Amino acid sequence: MQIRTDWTRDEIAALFDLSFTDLVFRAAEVHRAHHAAGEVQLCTLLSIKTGGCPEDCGYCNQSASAETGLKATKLMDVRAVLQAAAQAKDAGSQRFCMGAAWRSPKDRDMDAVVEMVRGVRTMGLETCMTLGMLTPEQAGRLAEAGLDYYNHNIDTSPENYANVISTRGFEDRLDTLDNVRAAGINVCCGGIVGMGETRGDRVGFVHALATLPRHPESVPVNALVPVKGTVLGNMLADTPLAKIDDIEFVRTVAVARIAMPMSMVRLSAGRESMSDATQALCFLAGANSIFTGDKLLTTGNAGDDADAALFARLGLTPLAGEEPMRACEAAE
Ligand code: SAM
Ligand code: DTB
Ligand code: SF4
Repeated sequence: MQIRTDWTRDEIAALFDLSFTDLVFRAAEVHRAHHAAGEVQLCTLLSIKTGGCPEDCGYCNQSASAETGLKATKLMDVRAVLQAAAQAKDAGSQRFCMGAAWRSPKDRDMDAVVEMVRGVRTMGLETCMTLGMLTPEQAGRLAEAGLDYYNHNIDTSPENYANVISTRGFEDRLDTLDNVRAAGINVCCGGIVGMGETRGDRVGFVHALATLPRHPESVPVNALVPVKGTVLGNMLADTPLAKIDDIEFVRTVAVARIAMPMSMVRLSAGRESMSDATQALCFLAGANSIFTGDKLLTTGNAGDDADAALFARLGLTPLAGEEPMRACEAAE
């Protein structure tokens, strides 16, 4: 099957408009043609620098403008990060994703961050970081340290972006994604469903990802975790009906799978409040990666016991680990 980056919005919208069973059937076909359908990649998150972020992302517990009572911390010690990575590896995780609540890293933080990448990689885990916007030089340093993936989400459609975040623009996101690509680091890029956006925004969101010059190797699809004290958490508390419909969430996963056949589509935040049946539909529709452990960055996650039970119930197995391929090699 041809990998296309020339999808039109109408084509993406037409996929969303298919009957649910036709859409999921097509997505499952695409999934099976490119991936081992019963295997799910396990990734673990760690917040290496929590809270106090100068950005005003309306969904985020870690924004300094949110009133959630979250305690801000300094950048973690390299040793403590490596300890957490060792635990994640013991628990069967394949990728270790380190997140910092920064608009962008300060140059003075780069040495510690580079050491974290080196240390985690030495353990045989894939490394991922999400540190905000990067300059070409910072991306180069992370690449040199052996960083496998950089997570930088576009979060929503270009038109809806300013309704969610005012301190940066959609183009800023694209610039960092370009810098990450140019440095030869694999891209992890997705967004959030359930922020009160329209179907048209979900179309625009998948369209923007699927028409990047190269599809992101990982596409996290988060369901908003509403946190009281954030703009969007407060909004959803006032209008409970605004919560994303499970079927529409599965549709988004399915359309992402069809539009980006080779990518790992990650069922990301929001699983804790999702039924096993909805998660099962997501796996059927092509999701093949999850975050494990009982914590995401600052909010709760399903937890290893619940996930072991879910995998047993559905007959899923963890994806066998492979040496990560660098983006530049994959292009050859
Ligand atoms: N500061 C960095 C940045 O924004 O790029 C990295 C960390 S940020 C927490 C990573 C991503 O987590 C966001 O882009 C967003 O998609 C997701 N996220 C944050 N808060 C969330 C929430 N409450 N529910 C769902 N996803 C969330
Ligand atoms: C992504 O798309 N989801 C992860 C990861 N990338 C960094 C983060 C989810 C955060 C959920 C809210 C929290 O725990 O603070
Ligand atoms: Fe800061 Fe990232 Fe949260 Fe936005 S999503 S407030 S940039 S930590």
